[in-house]
Amino acid sequence: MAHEIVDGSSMQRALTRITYEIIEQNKGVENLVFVGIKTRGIYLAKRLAKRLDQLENVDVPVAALDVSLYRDDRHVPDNHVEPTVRTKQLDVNITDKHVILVDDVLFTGRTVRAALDALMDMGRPKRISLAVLVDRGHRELPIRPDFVGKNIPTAADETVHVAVEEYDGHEDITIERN
Ligand code: 3GP
Ligand code: 5GP
Ligand code: MG
Repeated sequence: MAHEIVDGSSMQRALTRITYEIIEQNKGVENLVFVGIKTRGIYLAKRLAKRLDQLENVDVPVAALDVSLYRDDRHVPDNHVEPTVRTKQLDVNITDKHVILVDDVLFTGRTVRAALDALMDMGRPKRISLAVLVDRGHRELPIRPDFVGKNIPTAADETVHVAVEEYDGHEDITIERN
């Protein structure tokens, strides 16, 4: 049984807070590019870009990266199978830009590692930061997020479900014991 831990309005407040943190930490909004990781990370990246536009009147580009596990038939990442990057091209130039990588859930960090690898192949960013809506812990690599919506401690066998309006038709974060 999945139960709700974060409702839609708290989720939106967390995204608004991250937007302010990005402006503050970047000392402005110059040179930014958002790169959203596959499905929900892309919608979250678009949200951050939209809020930045509302707050600072800037048009920050959003690109999409498809980082897929080699096996799509399982939920829990297989420790022996590294995530692979399907998209080899971004439609945005990232050289000399401050790239903000955006994902819904950060877990082992292997997806982000694969994404970093892909970004390095696509150009030479000035800097790469990481924004995630949920940090659920259980890192297996020395990767940490720069911007976090919610820290949600989980057991390894739990699943965090992130629903976004644009894709799921509703908005909340739920947690489920498998
Ligand atoms: P996302 O594409 O929006 O990130 O990984 C594919 C989808 O499966 C993800 O959606 C994510 O929501 C969901 N998912 C749930 N639990 C896990 C998990 O433990 N590992 C992975 N890779 N995905 C999970
Ligand atoms: P990692 O590579 O850090 O183990 O996992 C991160 C990727 O797997 C993210 O793109 C995320 O979508 C997905 N993922 C891992 N665990 C979960 C989870 O509990 N819930 C959701 N929604 N996605 C997860
Ligand atoms: Mg994701």
